[in-house]
Amino acid sequence: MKNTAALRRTLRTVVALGALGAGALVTAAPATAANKDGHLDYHEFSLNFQDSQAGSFTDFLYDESLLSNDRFITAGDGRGQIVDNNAESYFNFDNVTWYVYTGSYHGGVEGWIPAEHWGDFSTGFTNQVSSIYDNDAN
Ligand SMILES: [Ca+2]
Ligand SMILES: [Ca+2]
Ligand SMILES: [Ca+2]
Repeated sequence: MKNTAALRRTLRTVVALGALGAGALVTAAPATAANKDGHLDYHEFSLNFQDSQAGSFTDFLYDESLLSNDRFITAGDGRGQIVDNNAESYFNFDNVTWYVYTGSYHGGVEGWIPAEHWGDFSTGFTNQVSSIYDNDAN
């Protein structure tokens, strides 16, 4: 079971890398990023239910001061669950730094994700992020 889960994560990571390439091509054409449409467009930031960009995710084009009224929307584990305090990984598909906070309205502890980076939230942030901003909110 464990090996199967690890393989599944690996495959999904490859898919995420593929998405990065596809997105870069898309930017050559007029951008049509749409907030929370289930597709991670360029300039958006995703929060994923599981680590390694796995499970259901939601794509954010704009700041979210409250993640308690957002749900994971794409197909996959965690779909329909509240995003607040529930994301284990992220994908910053933007050309600017995104900031994450453990509290709503940029409260709590601040973390930041450099442009075009993805990964798992570290201890202290995993399943604890409650608001996100594409600029330092402080
Ligand atoms: Ca989108
Ligand atoms: Ca919200
Ligand atoms: Ca929190």
